[in-house]
Amino acid sequence: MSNTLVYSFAPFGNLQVNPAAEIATKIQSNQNHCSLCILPVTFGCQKELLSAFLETKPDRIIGFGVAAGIPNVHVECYALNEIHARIPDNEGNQPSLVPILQQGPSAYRTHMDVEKIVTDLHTLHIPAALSFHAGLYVCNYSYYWTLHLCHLHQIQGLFIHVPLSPEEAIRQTSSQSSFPTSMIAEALTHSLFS
Ligand code: PCA
Repeated sequence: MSNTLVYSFAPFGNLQVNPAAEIATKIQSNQNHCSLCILPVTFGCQKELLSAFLETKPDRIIGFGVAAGIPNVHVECYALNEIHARIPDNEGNQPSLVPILQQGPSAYRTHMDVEKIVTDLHTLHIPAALSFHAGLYVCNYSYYWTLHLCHLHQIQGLFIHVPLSPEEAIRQTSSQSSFPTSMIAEALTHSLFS
């Protein structure tokens, strides 16, 4: 039986609740062999990720973050070895044009079947697409560390970006796409765990 570590993030920017954390929490609560870790939105969150990895010894790590403005679920194929922060992280740091890991490869690619996950989500009536750029902020940073760990330990890793929830979208100053977290969580539970 595979053992999955699911992680997501605290709220950041003008979010009251991070919808990705709501989704990760729902997914984890439906599974027996699955642990949950909520990371701080900081360029340093790999410390908490590494602790959770050492504690739970997973054979899969799946991260979830929100990307305000996207209309569909993005199944991320690549993590880039670069930080270029659009806004400061939750500790006020805003690095620009710096590598994540000095001697690391420019990018890591997931080995999970991303196309099948997108197809499964479509079958369950959830708008979803492959994405080839997870941004240059904390999610990409965490994904790079995830895939680095996966590379070192021969396990699987993936990152998924989700749209805003309707509750958070309504609080934004400009109009933004949104999708209910409960529907995304239910569909992702099926596509990732069955
Ligand atoms: N989204 C941000 C960081 C945390 C989150 O949920 C991102 O896309 O980088």
